[in-house]
Amino acid sequence: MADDYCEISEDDIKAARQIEEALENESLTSAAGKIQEYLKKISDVQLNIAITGESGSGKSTFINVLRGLGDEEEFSAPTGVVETTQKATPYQHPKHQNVKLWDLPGIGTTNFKPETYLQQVGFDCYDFFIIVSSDRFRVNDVNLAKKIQEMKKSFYFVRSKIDSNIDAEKKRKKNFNQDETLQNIRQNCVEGLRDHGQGFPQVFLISSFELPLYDFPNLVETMEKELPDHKRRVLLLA
Ligand SMILES: Nc1nc2c(ncn2[C@@H]2O[C@H](COP(=O)(O)OP(=O)(O)O)[C@@H](O)[C@H]2O)c(=O)[nH]1
Ligand SMILES: [Mg+2]
Repeated sequence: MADDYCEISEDDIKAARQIEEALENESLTSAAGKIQEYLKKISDVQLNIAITGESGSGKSTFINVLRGLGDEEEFSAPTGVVETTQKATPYQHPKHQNVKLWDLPGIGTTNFKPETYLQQVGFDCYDFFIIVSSDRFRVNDVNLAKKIQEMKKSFYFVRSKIDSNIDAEKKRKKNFNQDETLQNIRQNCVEGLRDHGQGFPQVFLISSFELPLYDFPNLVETMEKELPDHKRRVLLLA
């Protein structure tokens, strides 16, 4: 899937030609202007990121921590032990004006059955996806991943609530080894995706309650780094 990002779009080629021509026939200032124009076009693209996954997996909490908000703060996404998200709701990305994080209802509740979920939440309108799962890799996760791949879009896989797994293992095992536990969880996710033909998407293990631990810092860094690629891709598909 990462290979998709290596594609050079027609827009890229056109922009590169214009820059080349400007360098050959015009001034350096003109070429610099063309480069700026192209970068602006990318930064102006609207990117809609859907946070999806099973009900209760921690999607809304995850959006709040990405935005640097607590669950009970004003403008935060409602969270809770029962399904609190009944309608796809957009939240502004904390840094990027043109990026929206969409909090989706959970797949697999009485109101959002797997058979009708994709249509109910308008799944094909989003540009990029984050599938959140708090448990072992499940059939709903596979189906979401498959659908995203069919649409030739990409996703990150977030395995949430790692704090609960670590606590449980600590209580249960005499020879508790944190690295080994994390490795097992990661392997379950990676193999689950690979066995269902989803290649090697990026898997992040996170706890929204213990942000500095595990992969949350890496996830934020990766997202920051890859946002322009995701936007380029939207330009390409437009
Ligand atoms: N232990 C733990 N609980 C979490 C974490 N993230 C969310 N939760 C809890 O899981 C429940 C469901 O969270 P919510 O964000 O509403 O899930 P959603 O239905 O996927 O939007 C809430 O009680 C949260 O407090 C986490 O990282 N660790
Ligand atoms: Mg929710």
